[in-house]
Amino acid sequence: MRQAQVTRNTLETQITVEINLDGSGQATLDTGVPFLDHMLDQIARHGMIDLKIKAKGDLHIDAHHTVEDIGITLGQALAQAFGNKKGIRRYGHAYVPLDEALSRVVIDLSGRPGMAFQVEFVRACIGEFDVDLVHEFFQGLVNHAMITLHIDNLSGNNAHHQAETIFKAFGRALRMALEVDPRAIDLIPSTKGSL
Ligand SMILES: [Mn+2]
Repeated sequence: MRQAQVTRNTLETQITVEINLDGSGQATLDTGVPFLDHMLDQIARHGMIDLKIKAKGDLHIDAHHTVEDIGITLGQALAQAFGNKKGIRRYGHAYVPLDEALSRVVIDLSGRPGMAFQVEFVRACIGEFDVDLVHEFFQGLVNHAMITLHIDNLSGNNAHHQAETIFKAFGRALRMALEVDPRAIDLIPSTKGSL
C-alpha cells in the first residue's frame, strides 16, 4: 500500500498529512491558507492522489512558516509512501496550460533533493498569498521527498494562472513518475539497484 501519515509539530506549525498515492484525487484540506488549499487540491486531483492535510500555523505573522512546513511534511509523507520504488516509471513530465499561462514540470524520483525553479511571477501577491511562497513550498517538498524537480513557467500574465499551471503540472508529472510500468514490475528503475 503506497500510503503514509506524517505529523510534524514545531513551535511555529502543527501539521498532519495523510496521503494515498493510489487514490482517486480526493482532497480534504484545512491549512488556514485558502490559496494553498486551492493549489494542493490541484496536486491531489491531477496526481490522482488522496490527500488529507490539517495545519495550524503562526498565520498572525504571515503564511511563510505554514506554507514551507506543509511542503516539508508533504515531502516526508511522499518519501514514506514511495517505498522502495519497485516497478515505477521514476520519471514524469507534464505541460499544463491555463488560458495564456503555460508551465512545464519534470520529475525524477531520484532519491536526491534538487530543484531548478524558473518562474517569474507577474505580480507579488495573489490575493493575500505571497508568490515567493510557491518556491518555499516546493523547496521544502523537494528536500524531504528527495526528488529532482524542474519547474519552468513558460508564459503567463496572470499570477494565479501561473501558479495554478505549476501545481497542476506537478500533479500530472508526479502521477506519471509513480505509475507502475507493467514491463518492469519487479525492477527498481536504476542500474544502481536502489533509488
Ligand atoms: Mn484557480
